[in-house]
Amino acid sequence: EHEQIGPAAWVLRGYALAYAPELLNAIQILEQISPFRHMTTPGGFTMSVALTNCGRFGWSSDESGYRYSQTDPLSGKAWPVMPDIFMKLASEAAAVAGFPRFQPDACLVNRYLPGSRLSLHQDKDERDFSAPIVSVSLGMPAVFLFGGLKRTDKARRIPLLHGDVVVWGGPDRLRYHGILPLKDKPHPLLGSVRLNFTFREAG
Ligand code: MD3
Ligand code: FE
Repeated sequence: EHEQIGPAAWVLRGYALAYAPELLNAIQILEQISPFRHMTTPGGFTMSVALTNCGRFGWSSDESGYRYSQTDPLSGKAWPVMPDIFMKLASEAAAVAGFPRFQPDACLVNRYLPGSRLSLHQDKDERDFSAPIVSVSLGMPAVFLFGGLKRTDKARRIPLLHGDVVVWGGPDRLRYHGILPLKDKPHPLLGSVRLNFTFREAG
């Protein structure tokens, strides 16, 4: 089931379901190298979402700004390699949505607990906005806010469930978006956790 939510934005319901066990297995290994951590924003707030990365580039934040870097600021070492299965899932999903040459070099993994939220923002730390972003949701359901190109544009509320994949490109790439505070609706595989993977061409 492929639901179009913008000129170049698609929800692929359940597209990642079959990949979930392998994704979860990979996360267990990944988090031993680069653990989930709560980053500080330039405004001085601590994010309620914990995050880690894999791939050549990883996203991070501190008092001085947001950036992609080739090393994990916690370890000083390279981010863990992106598993082949991540690359396969992301590039297949992008192709289904009309982006046949997507080659992500960054995978940001967000971990939500009950009450975690992500306030309305744009993703504009990547070098080239012509590449899409692919997002994969696992675990507890979330309500995704899908806004416009201005912060004040009215946002649609779209539920994102375990296994859902969303692809955003073209004119939808710079839309404001966010996640409402998570309710505690434990998932059979993950318990009271939501994981979101976002694949990008960052570098
Ligand atoms: C729409 N993550 O990591 S994924 C993020 O569920 C982020 O953790 C959310 O926003 C999450 O930056 C939402 C869906 C998403 C990702 C990137 C987008 C939607 C987007 C970029 C442009 C427009
Ligand atoms: Fe975002």
